[in-house]
Amino acid sequence: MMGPIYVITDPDADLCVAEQARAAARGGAVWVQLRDKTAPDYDLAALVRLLLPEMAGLGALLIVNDRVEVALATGADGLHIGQGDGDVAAIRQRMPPGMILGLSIETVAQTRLIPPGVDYIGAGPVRATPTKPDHAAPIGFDGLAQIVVATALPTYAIGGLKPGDAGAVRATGAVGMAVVSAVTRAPDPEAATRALLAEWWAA
Ligand code: TZP
Ligand code: MG
Repeated sequence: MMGPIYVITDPDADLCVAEQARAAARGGAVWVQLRDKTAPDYDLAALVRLLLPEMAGLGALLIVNDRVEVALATGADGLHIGQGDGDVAAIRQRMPPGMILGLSIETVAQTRLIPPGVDYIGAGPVRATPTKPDHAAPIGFDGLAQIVVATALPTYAIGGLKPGDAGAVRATGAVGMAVVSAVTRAPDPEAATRALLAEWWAA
């Protein structure tokens, strides 16, 4: 299930979310996350159902941000939750065994509280980013490295990451990087994804 580039959609970008997901998967992202804080569950579920077979055909996993009920009802490949999105262990218990669970981690201290059943973590924000106005204090690449050391789980870096950052992310031991604007706000999101992937493997 690994793949170093994890693309998260943005409903405020020019391209619609479905096209963002398609572009990311065509560009080689193995991870595509639908993140929309305001869409009703019903609409998000319809989008997941539309995209699941398409993503599978492109070899990508479709992860749902935040919405436990949507992920469960649609049989999405996975669910990503943050600190404050509920009792992680209880949510895991409701998920079928094969469904992927990702958890956001903002500090080293939070790594000590990760219950069994979490499959990967997203660590950040590495840098401050306007994409998530309520983000926690930026951890920098040093903070990222400390989190990687503190947990055995595969760690994806997130927050303010751009072309040119792959080497610094890889050097921390993170298995990949998650991006929103670097892909969704790029003139050509598919090409931007492909370029991030090439940069990662060259780093
Ligand atoms: N979680 C921490 S930072 C962030 C999320 C969802 C947003 C990252 O967006 P960008 O545009 O890649 O900085
Ligand atoms: Mg959340």
